[in-house]
Amino acid sequence: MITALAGGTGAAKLLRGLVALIAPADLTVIGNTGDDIELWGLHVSPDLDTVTYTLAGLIDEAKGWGVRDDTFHCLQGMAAFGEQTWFNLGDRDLATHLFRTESLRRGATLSAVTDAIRRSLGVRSRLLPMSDQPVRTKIRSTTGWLTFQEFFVKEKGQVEILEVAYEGADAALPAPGVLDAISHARAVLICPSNPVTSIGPILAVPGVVGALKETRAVVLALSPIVAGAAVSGPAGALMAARGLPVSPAGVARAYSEWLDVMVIDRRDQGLTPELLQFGVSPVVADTLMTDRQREVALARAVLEALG
Ligand code: FO1
Repeated sequence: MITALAGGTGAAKLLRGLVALIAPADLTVIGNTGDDIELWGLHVSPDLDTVTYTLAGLIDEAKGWGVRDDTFHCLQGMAAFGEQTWFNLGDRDLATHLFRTESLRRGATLSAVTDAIRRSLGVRSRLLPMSDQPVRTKIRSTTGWLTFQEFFVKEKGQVEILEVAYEGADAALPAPGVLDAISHARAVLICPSNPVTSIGPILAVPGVVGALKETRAVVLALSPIVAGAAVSGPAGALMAARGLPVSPAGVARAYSEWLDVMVIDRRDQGLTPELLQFGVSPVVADTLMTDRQREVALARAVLEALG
């Protein structure tokens, strides 16, 4: 069993490459829910949906989120009523949020709903939310606290980051199966996701870091930072706000208590001595997944690094 801690787009691409090489049922994904948003009464779980849609072959490749070829008639209708529509919910995507919200209302856990959704969409890998309790990433800027989506989508990440918090983490429990998936894995992958707002919330759930420290599995991370910048999204600014160097070494430092191996891009191979000082074994590969072949090639490099 391989267990992967995953955020959104970058993680989903690596996982798509991985399930081309291993039996999909041998993969368990622990997904970030810190990005979740409540919109018009609907519970939206962007990172869980991006992983599910990608593994189901439904993802909108150009955007990296939402359903391919979706329409936005409902959103246009909401705009006509004067509603804010900076967070674009597509018509097909809405079915996922309606089903999730109604299931939760009927008393189902987020884990149960997430499992029902991935099975309905034909995804054979297991997808576990990090917690069934709400944990929400909040960003404090000069104008006050923002939800992650207000920061990332509404403000386009263009605001000063004074603080990052994982609201609710202390009261959250790992979702059923999360700790076992880490403890009993042959390998644990930390996907190339934002260390602060995608992997960070998962690590903030009590018990997860302990399980990563205790597991006999090899723990391997892929750096989301290449040549000093995030491949996509606001990871660089968020790492800097956390006082972490915006480099694979900064990522290694954030994970150093439990990380064994880190895959870095060829452009960063000069950093291998720094990784070694954190007790992390560096593996150099082409980590930019610009097409499907490169996703599989990177996944193959990961499997080879795992032995
Ligand atoms: N990202 C955007 O930049 N603009 C959007 O309007 C947007 C809508 C959206 C709807 C559903 C969904 O699952 C994801 C969506 N995202 C959008 C992406 C989302 O902000 C990110 O995928 C994660 O929160 C960060 O990984």
